[in-house]
Amino acid sequence: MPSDVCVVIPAYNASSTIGNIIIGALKHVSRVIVADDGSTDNTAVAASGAGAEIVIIDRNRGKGNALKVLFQKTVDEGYDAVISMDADEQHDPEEIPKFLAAHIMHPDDIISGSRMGEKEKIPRARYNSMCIARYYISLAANQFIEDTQCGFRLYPLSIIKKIRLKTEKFVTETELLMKAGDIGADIRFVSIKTIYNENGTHFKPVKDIVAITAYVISYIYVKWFIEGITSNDSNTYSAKSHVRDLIGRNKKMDILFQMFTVFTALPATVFFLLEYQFLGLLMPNNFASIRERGFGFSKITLSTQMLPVLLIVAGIEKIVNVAWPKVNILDGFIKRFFSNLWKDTE
Ligand SMILES: Nc1nc2c(ncn2[C@@H]2O[C@H](COP(=O)(O)OP(=O)(O)O)[C@@H](O)[C@H]2O)c(=O)[nH]1
Ligand SMILES: [Mg+2]
Repeated sequence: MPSDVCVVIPAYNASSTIGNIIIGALKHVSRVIVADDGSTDNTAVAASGAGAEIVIIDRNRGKGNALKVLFQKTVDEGYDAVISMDADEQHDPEEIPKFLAAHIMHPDDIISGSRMGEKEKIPRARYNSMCIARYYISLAANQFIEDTQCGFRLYPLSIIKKIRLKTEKFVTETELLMKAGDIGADIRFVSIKTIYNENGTHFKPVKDIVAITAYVISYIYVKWFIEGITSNDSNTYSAKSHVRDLIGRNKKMDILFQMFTVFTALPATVFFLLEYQFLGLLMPNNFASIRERGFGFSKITLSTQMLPVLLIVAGIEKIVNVAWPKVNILDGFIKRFFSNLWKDTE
């Protein structure tokens, strides 16, 4: 049993499920730490009864904050890596050894669970939004990430120390992947079971998806701004002085910036395409992260221009489905414009 890796669980009102996860995890690691995020049920009692150590957060501040607290604690205690798990039994602790084995082979890489081996078990709307999200998150992270929204991950703390996490709630895990990839870290996968159970969700489909989307767009905006005017600069993130983090220092300015990037994303992508084509003649290897992969900028520009069309297609499908529930035009559209640019996997 490794003593330098522990399991961390951000938990909110998970008293009925947390115990089993902890008991299962303690078979594979010697320590489990739970952040009880202002739960109003008996989460802390259930967790400590099952053998976990508890960090109490006085009021509910969201998953991102709880993860930051857990990272800080494990960094301070000198751990080498942490495995994060959800509190609602969507992750099977029996799969922890896969992460540990991958960590031994690749100690400097993030190891993420991927549910794509059983993608038919993922609710369709969730799967479609995951496909679009990963198209852009992969671009920001300089590599194809199979499952960008899985909370079952192993993080080497050496990577966590190099990153400043600025976002909250469900955005933080996406921010982490983008920044880790953008400093040059590799993100690998281990296949895990896809579990959708009756335990409900705290994820708010509209609010949380909007928050993730706006942050991803604003992050890529800054990344491409930097890459457009520099040569050979595919790793643009630095915790010391990163433009996106500087903007994030002021909450109001951050929201305004995110709104600005969302509303100007379409013309901005055309601007970046021109910069790629023409400034690239004077500035060799600008947009290095895109040139390195060899898929060109036109494809990305076209996909991005398709985003409003996607909303229209989704709307049409919803209306048509009232009379013909089997009609499905959205999946093909997403496959056509937002599939894996890296092409080695589907
Ligand atoms: N600390 C904390 N953790 C949360 C909160 N909401 C969700 N989580 C954690 O994040 C996991 C995933 O959230 P969940 O609501 O199940 O979203 P879904 O699985 O994506 O539908 C949960 O199992 C919890 O472990 C919260 O408000 N605070
Ligand atoms: Mg869940």
